[in-house]
Order: sequence, then C-alpha cells, then structure tokens
Amino acid sequence: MFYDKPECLKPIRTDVLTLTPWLAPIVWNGVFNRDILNAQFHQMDVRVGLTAFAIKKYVMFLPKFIESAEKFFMVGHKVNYYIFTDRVKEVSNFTLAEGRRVVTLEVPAYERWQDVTMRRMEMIRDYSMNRFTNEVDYLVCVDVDMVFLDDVGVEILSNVFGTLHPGFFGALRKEFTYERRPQSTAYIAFDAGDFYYAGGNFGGVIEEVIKLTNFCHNAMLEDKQKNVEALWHDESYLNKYFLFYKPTKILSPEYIWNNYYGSPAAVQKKRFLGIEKDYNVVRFRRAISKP
Ligand code: 5GW
Ligand code: MN
Repeated sequence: MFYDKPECLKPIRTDVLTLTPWLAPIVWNGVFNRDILNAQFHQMDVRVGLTAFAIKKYVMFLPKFIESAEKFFMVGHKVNYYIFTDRVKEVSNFTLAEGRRVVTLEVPAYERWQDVTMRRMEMIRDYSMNRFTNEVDYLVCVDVDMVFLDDVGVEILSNVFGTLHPGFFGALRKEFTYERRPQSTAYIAFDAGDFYYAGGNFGGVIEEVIKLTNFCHNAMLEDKQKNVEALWHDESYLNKYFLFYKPTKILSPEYIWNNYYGSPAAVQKKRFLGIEKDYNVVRFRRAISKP
C-alpha cells in the first residue's frame, strides 16, 4: 500500500486539539488515514455492533438511520445492527450489504421519556453480558434520531470512547452542563472535568461497555432512591464516568453534529447528524442548550 509518509514536523491540524493530556487521540477529519486503519482492522476481521433504541414513536427514525448507515457506517466490515424496540412489527426489512444484519431486540417501553433514555444503560449492559460479547468485538451506542452523512469507520474504535458534545467543545469548564448538585451521584465540581461528552455516541470493547453502562445504571438507581434525577439523565452519568475512567479515544463533534450549532470552521465534516425533530410528532422534550 502506498501513501505519504507522516511528517513529524508538519502537524495536519493546528486548529484543534488532537491529543488529550492522558494521550488519547481526538479524532478530527484529516488526522487519520482510513486505508491504513481499514487494513489493520481487516487483519483482525473486526465485528462491530451498532446499538440504537427505537421506542414508541422513535421507530420512525429507523429507515433513514439504517439506510444511511449502510452507505457510511463501517463500510466493508462486519456489522450487526442491534435495534432495541417495543414495536417489533414496525421494524421494516432492510436490504443490507454482505456481512451485515439487523437484530431486533424486544424491550419494554418506559412511560416517562427520562426513563426511556436512561434505561438504555441497563439494557445495553444486560445484552452485552448475555449476547453481544459472543457476537461482536466492539459496540457503538448511538441515538436513533440521526443520519449518517459521511464516513464513520474504524477510526472511532478503541478500548472505550466518547464523543465531544457539539455545543460545548469551545466552552469553559464552568459552562459545561454537568450535574452540579452534590446530592446526585453524577455531581461534578466546577473546578473539575475535561470535556463535555454527548450521551448519543459512545462505545468500546464489550468488556469496557459493560463497565461503563453498569456504572451509569447503578448511579442512576442510587439517585432514584434519593429521589434525584441528574440534569441530563444518562448523559450526566456518562460524563461522571469519563471523569474517573478516561476514554482511550475521543471523537470530535463531527461524529454527533447538530445543525442547531451552525457550521464552525473546525468541523470540516458532519458525519453523523441529528435530525430536526418535529416535537409535535415525537412529543416536546426540551430546547437544546446553547453552546
Ligand atoms: C421521547 C420523547 C422525549 C425524549 C426521548 C424520547 C425517546 C427517546 C423515545 O420516545 N423513544 C426512544 O427510543 N428514545 C431513544 O432515546 C432514541 O434512541 C433517542 O435517540 C434517544 C435519546 O432521546 P432523544 O434523541 O430524543 O434525545 P436528544 O437529546 O437527542 O433530543
Ligand atoms: Mn437524539
């Protein structure tokens, strides 16, 4: 394989941080060579699971989600789509490339939307222990109200990874919307924290995903007993986890963009984009917090 030699004295990106203080790469467009990475991951015949929850009306996001993933997600690799849903009959049949399949997993629909999003941690944990560990090497856990617009490949894979929230990658620590009430297990002090991670894209090897989701689920249960609920639900617990257990790779906001945040120069590609929701249809949740 022929490609340009990496140049020690010529960094490819000088406009963004590409390495954390604990030496985890931050994945921005341009910093990696997809061909080299694909060759490496083909050598180990990597199997990737993509989990998405389509509970209640969110089944309507599935066709665009899966069709766009067929174009852009881990192209050429083995992929299992794990679709957690309460509406099994409404999951349509998809035409998939070779080595890829949709696995529909029937799960309960919690009444409160806060529980719908938070309980994802518990269900990912349980299915990881009982099933995913036998079927895939890595798990990528994402929101379903999304569409792939550009390649999302093996460059994202690592022991355990998180994604920079598009609203906060240029923000000050004190502006991060961490849980600030000390009585919550998700509490993070104003003088702590590295980045603000998005709840809608994290993953890693199965063993690490089990640790992460188990921590978040138990933290949530602990809060429930004290009758507190973290400000941004599962996202708050995820941020607490990553404070203690630093991710081994971080994805730039290219990997969970939302056009609400415009088109800053640093974000050269919008690889995975949030779909503008018609809140009258999917029920009002909240205004997206300002960056
Ligand atoms: C419904 C109303 C309000 C909030 C969440 C839901 C909801 C979320 C739902 O009814 N069904 C469902 O499957 N979800 C799952 O939780 C989807 O996978 C969704 O992508 C994820 C997170 O909820 P979002 O996408 O509404 O959260 P934001 O922060 O992207 O707006
Ligand atoms: Mn979403």
